[in-house]
Amino acid sequence: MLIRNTPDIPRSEITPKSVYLGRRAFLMGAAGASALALVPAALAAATGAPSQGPDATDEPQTRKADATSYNNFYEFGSDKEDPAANAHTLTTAPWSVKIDGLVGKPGTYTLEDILKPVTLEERIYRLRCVEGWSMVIPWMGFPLAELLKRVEPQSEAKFVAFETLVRPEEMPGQRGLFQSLSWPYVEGLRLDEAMHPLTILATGMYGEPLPNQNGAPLRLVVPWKYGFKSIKSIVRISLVKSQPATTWQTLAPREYGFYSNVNPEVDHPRWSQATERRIGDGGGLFAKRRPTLMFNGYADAVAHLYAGLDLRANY
Ligand SMILES: Nc1nc2c(c(=O)[nH]1)N[C@H]1C(S)=C(S)[C@@H](COP(=O)(O)O)O[C@H]1N2
Ligand SMILES: [Mo]
Repeated sequence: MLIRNTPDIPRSEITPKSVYLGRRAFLMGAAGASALALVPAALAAATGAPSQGPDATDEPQTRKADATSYNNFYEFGSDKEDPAANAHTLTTAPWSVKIDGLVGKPGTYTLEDILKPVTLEERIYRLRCVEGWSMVIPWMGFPLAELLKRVEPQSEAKFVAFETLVRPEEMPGQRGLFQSLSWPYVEGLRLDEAMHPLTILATGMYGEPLPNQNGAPLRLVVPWKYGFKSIKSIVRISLVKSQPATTWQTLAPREYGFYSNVNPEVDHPRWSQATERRIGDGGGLFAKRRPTLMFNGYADAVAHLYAGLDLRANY
């Protein structure tokens, strides 16, 4: 695979720093924003900086160079290097998200509308792909719940459906150049999963705006679920009554379920889920593998969501 350098993006297409960092973080300066992650919780509370909650981890962060060059984003190709090589063609400004379905305030919201009232915070999360690799990534984002509350979900709403942009002119995978999925890429969560405080919409990583290959300008991150639930470059969020279709479940229902909770006890038909290779650990074929943790290590915060659910049947 030929890897090209990303050409300079015209200034007009770059989201202003104040937008992706959030106004308060912006006033503190970019360095201040990424330093938030290093502030101990007590001090953070005293200074009004967001504290690290159940997401706190002292595991080393994956190198930014790895997290931005080893990606899954089939709109830009099916090899791990394809998104970094091809995603520079995506125009991420202006950007808007249609929010519809069972909500009191449906509408098409610009990214600026969505971000104006929120304070972005840094969340350092493990991301575990069903293929057996994992990373530790410092995201900039805000709880999805904040956005959902603003649009006023109606009582019949039980699930949230998400859609990625369809723009074949800018997304070579949508022109059938690679192993293809059906478009748009779609995902879904149960409403209580979507409202969980660990579920975020991310606009940045490593204290900078999201690179296109990581899902600019707005992507979902659900740290206790396999990576493929974390849908990128979102243009539509719908509140719905019944369980929505998801891209991978539609493609291969025996391999990918709706829930897709990280679970070392339930193997994928082609890949064991018991252990994982942390990107950056090195070692190739002989890399040391780490045990995969139930719910990716977030069980204390999320296990109650699945009380009484058979996780073998609902994988
Ligand atoms: N629109 C879209 N979102 C997507 C994908 C994709 O192909 N298209 N791949 C998923 C998969 S399989 C993974 S593991 C994560 C990878 O996120 P990262 O590249 O930021 O690590 O994105 C997910 N979101
Ligand atoms: Mo994945």
